[in-house]
Amino acid sequence: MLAPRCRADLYRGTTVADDSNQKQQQLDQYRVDSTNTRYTTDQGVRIDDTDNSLSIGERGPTILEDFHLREKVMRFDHERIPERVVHARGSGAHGVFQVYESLAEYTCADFLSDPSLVTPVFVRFSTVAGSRGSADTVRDVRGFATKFFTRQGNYDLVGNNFPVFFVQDAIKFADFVHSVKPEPHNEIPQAQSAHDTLWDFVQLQPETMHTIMWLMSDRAIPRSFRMMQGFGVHTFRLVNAEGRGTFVKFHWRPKLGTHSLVWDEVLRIQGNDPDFNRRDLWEAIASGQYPEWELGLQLVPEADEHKFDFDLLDPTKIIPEEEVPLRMVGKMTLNRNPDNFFAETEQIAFCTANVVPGIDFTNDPLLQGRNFSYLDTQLLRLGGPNFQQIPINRPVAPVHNDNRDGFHQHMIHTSHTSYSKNSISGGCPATGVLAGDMNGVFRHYTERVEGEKIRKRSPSFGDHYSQATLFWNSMSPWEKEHIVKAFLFELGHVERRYIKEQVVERLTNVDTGLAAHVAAGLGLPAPTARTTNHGKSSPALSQAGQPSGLATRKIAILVGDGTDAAALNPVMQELESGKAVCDVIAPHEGMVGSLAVDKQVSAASSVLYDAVLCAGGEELTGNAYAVQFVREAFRHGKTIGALADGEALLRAAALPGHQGVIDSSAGDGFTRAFTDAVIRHRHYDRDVDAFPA
Ligand code: HDD
Repeated sequence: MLAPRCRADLYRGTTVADDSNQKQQQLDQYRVDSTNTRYTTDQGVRIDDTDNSLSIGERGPTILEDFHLREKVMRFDHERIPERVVHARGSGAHGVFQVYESLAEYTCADFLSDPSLVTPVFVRFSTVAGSRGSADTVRDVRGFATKFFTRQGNYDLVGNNFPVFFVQDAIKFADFVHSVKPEPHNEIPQAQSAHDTLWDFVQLQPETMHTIMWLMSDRAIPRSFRMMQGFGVHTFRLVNAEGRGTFVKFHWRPKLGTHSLVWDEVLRIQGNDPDFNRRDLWEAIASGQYPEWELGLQLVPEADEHKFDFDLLDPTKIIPEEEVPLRMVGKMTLNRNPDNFFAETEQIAFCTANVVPGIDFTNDPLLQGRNFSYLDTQLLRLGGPNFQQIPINRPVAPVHNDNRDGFHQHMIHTSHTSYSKNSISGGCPATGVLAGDMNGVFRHYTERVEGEKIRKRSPSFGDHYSQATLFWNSMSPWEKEHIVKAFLFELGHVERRYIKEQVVERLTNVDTGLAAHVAAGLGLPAPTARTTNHGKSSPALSQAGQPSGLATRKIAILVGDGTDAAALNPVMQELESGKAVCDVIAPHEGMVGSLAVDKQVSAASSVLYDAVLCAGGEELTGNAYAVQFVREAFRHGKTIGALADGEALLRAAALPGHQGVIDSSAGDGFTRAFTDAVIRHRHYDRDVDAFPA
């Protein structure tokens, strides 16, 4: 394991990284350190005892006069606020963003046009459907919301790890969310899409189909928040100093590559560590392995708005990277864990309408509705209009206006006026026009709009299947297999047969082969409809061949009495110098020879690791936990290595194949071969369907 060597150290205190940034300096004013302090009430009055209520006599009644008791109980009663109606479960971190070179040609946003600026950010990752206490590793979209604390005000890029969305119009959002949430009569199932109402919605609302393909793919079960892409989803607009607009799609690309878990592993992680993704992010940052993403832009000149075979305003569509390549323009690094989950991660309030000069909206009807929803929901969640004054939400840019009062007002406005225009306060705060200073002023993009007032979906939003097919065609064979299995798992939990049949019918429009496989697995008649697959693909959509590395990969080192530490130590050193994280696992805690044990095997599980190195003595071959450990790792496509008599454990596990299994036959090249195999992430070529673990 990397320094700090003791896992418990990762949970002590906070990571202090770059404290020179303006947001951190601002937050410092609100950070409370209680070291060497005395206990007081909320009024600052010192208290002698917080263990016993004030009562009449030792066995008598508690009295109303006990202000300390009443305050303590009242404060506890009011600790909870409503959880987010979607994206309730999340994890956040602080960091910084810096653009590589000026984008002033496209935007007047200064954080995108001045490469010398280091902009503080806070990112919150989330699942969507589950409540706050649900497991991390469910099949779901992941939220990827970034707040940039720019010098020109806060900019929020509230995205997901899918580039497309389930519905095209915000008016359908509540319907979609109601269908995927637990069913209303019994509130079952929690954080699952595998139930009747979601699939009923899907079969009746074919615009969901493209995003459903993503949801059935491995993208919906990321290995780590640090290993997933992010997307702004909508087409936005960049606007330069001359007022010229350019359409833009925002992408986050993880430096560690895009990697996923496998479904059987996911199910077991939920029991072993429901905080799997949260813990992974926390530990990586706490140990100094800061996750990084590059910001990529797809830029489309306004003149090209209609050159695509889909509508740029339709959020169920991607712009294939082969048509408009990504331009990598900057890098984000997350380098500091929050000090307090509630104060920061829970209270951060994102809003798509938070834009800065140089970034503007399009008429995407999903985006237009979102711009209302986020502000509205914070009023309920955070209890009033002053939630922007909560420390985590405060801009680092100065705030001056005539908004006043309301619940939880923290500011003491000393001005005698709160209206504009005024003469009494010298006209201040003065708008750009009144001040005659338009420098850094947000100006809405000038767009000519005319038409009749109608409630109607544009016919240009009518093709729901071409890009679902594009996604399917772009998958490698193992990715396709995972998608088919996901459909079978999900629809296998649907009780109404007609819903399954209807979903299969819709799938014929994506690909008849896919529909036939799903029908066969569900015991339904083969679909009769014959549609033609357009045959196009976008290789960039596949996760096969993603860049990968050793850094932060978690390796379980299985050892037992008799393990040859002299043979093991150089291998571990090599792995740790490549920034892998090694945990020594043995039948008991304490020491095994000269090796310090991190976990005992019955308290560990292979599903929490990326690879297993069997360095154990003979005693492990008779240990059911150890044998299970190796069999499970094989079933989940993980690299397995065996050093010296660790091979006995491989024999005990009776693995059915050898792909990604490195043993003494690698000779002197063992460490290299093992490392290379780990870097492959998973060995999907194993035939594991007939191999129970
Ligand atoms: Fe949303 C939260 C992402 C459509 C209404 N959304 C929320 C979060 C993310 C997204 C990442 C969590 C923010 C956080 O961490 O606090 N939402 C998306 C994306 C969408 C999308 C990428 C489609 C492209 N959302 C969407 C629509 C609506 C909402 C169409 C409403 C019409 N979303 C909300 C919300 C939430 C929210 C109810 C719940 C908590 C919050 O806003 O702060 O307002």
